Amino acid sequence: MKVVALAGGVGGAKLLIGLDAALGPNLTAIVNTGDDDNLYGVRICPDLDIVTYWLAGMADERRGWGIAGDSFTVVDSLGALGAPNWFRLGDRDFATCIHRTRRLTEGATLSAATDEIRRALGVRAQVLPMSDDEVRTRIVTLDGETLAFQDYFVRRRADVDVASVVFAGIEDAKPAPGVVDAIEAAERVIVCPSNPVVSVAPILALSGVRDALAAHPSVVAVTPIVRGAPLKGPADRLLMGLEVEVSASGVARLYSEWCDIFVVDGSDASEAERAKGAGIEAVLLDTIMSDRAASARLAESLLSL
Ligand code: FO1
Repeated sequence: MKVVALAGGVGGAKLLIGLDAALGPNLTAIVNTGDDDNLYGVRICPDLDIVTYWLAGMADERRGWGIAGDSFTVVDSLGALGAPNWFRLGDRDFATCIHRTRRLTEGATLSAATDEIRRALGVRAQVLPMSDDEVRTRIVTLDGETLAFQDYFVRRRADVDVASVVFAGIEDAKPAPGVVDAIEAAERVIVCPSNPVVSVAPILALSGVRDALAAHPSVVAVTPIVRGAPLKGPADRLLMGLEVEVSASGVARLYSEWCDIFVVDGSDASEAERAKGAGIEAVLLDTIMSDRAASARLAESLLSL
């Protein structure tokens, strides 16, 4: 079965490893790049790297991001020089970013550089950045500040009141080559339990993507909200900022125009009923991916829906 999965960071990566175990090269991950930035003189692509490291079996799975066993000599040394070093880019992770930056400087597209990196790391699944063009997620606070995404998420620990979220550059950005074609050719599209506001929404905002999902007969989305709270990250505060109810059925309603089946966690049965009440087909599955076996079980269930 050819499957496309839309993914952001850790929640996406956990489901992708289960899907990869079942599908290998028949899996294509389309990954958010709105979190990307230029820091320490290199291009950082946190979601692409998180996804690639998890699929390569080299991620620090406890922390979620970065490479297991990595050291932090470069960022610590930058700190000793008095430079800002709040973004904890590990040394081996730095090498990925230096290599990517060199390839981009040489004229390679982000898609090409991403493909080279995933092949070098032995990843079987296709990994596509959502776009080769720069899209930058910015958080506008109630105080009127505009923060770059990593500034908001890492330096400020997402501890700000969010007024709105902007995807700078989205109007001129095109989906990366192969993104829309992969969606159209897939037998099933799976939207990972990634942050709806800052991981899934930027992908949907690219021209042609939402229409391709709406036209697709089998789009399955997994809830990122279980019993009224996100499993990880600031999705609750971001949803509240957009006046979307922080619940599985709230996300189901947000996705209703293009989602065929919405997966609610088994512990949240009343939310499935609420989604059904709003005319959305909802099913209950165990969505908590506490280890690789749980990721594989959820992936198998999603593939057999
Ligand atoms: N997240 C943090 O909370 N603190 C960090 O210092 C940090 C460093 C980092 C380095 C490389 C990388 O690829 C990701 C990193 N992340 C860090 C995670 C990341 O910024 C976020 O999880 C994503 O942007 C949201 O998906």
